Amino acid sequence: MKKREIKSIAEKNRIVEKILNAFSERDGFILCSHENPDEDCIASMVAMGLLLGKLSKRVFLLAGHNIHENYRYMLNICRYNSIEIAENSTDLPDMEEISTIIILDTPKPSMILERKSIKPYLDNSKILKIEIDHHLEADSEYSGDNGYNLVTEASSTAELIGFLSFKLQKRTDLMQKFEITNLFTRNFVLSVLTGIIGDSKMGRYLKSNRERWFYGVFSSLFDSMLVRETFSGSSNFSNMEEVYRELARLSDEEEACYRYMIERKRKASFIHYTLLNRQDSRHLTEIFSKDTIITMARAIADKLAEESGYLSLVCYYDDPLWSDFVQFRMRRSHLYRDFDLRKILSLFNITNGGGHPGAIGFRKEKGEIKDIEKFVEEIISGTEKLLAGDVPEALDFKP
Ligand SMILES: [Mn+2]
Repeated sequence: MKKREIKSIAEKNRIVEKILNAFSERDGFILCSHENPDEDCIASMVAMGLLLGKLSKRVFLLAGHNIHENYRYMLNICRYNSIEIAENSTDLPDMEEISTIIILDTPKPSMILERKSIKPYLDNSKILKIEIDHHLEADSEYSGDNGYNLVTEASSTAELIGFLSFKLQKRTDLMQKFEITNLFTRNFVLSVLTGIIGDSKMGRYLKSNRERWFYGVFSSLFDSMLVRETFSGSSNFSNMEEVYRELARLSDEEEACYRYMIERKRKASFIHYTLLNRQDSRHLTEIFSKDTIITMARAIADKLAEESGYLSLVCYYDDPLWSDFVQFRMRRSHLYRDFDLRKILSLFNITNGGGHPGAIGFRKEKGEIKDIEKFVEEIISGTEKLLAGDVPEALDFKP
């Protein structure tokens, strides 16, 4: 069917509602875009992946083999955000592990990148197809399932993902369910911005007031982040090279922060963890931005959970400028599904925290914790006792 503009705001809201519910309920997502992907394709996939990552979903980004060198900077964002890069179908998991394909920025189904290799996934009627796109040309055709096509006029597909993120922010039920405190991380904002400026040629071809509004919002969000972090810079990029340079700088920063945290890794029987004490945390906050620290803590929690095969824990002290809390994050390996992490919250009577069966976050006032080593040890040993009852392989495990 030929693509047409969505008839009314009510219809658009219905589509957004259905898409956001699918994000909440489903897991195992493939993101794809059009052949010879451009900035908007890659940026949209990355932004979409980051959004789904906030909901702790497994995401596979289908990038093809011939990714332009510049776009690799953009894909670097995926490294520490649990977005897996697939060159073709051989890098994708089995059909049963995928529930949804999101087709981004692609005028018609015949133009989908690696179309042949993902055809079995596309043809599987159990897999939901969601489309997000801004191409309304005469020969355009829908790729998504009926009711799941967010296809409407916009500067770029990235702009539509920006739009979707504002809608998600208004869904307080989902924001609470997935413990999302900040959707607009630096990586997300920069991805959306990159898609918009890529497709509108550095903002020169922004047509409507709405397009200019989105560009304005995301570039000022990004500017304010830079100002906060006292970096000299501005989203007033004058060419894509500057954008790539910014992406490369970000990726170096992330890598250094990640390395610092992973070097402090420790192992218990079923839990791999990183404890960043007051000094470690102070050192981190002196060098890295808040955004980077939070993102990397999350990346480490994911990494250590998969590495242990069971659970992970990451803890760090907030900068006194942010809060008076010590932050804890626990994650479950995706291979180990029989344990609901929320049990830990009730075991330790933790009220300031929450999450879902596969991931929890909680915080304690710094003053409440006299000895962080001892506190973490109690959490670990208590959790492992709880686990011992649940883990069949742990019969000979004596807590
Ligand atoms: Mn586009």
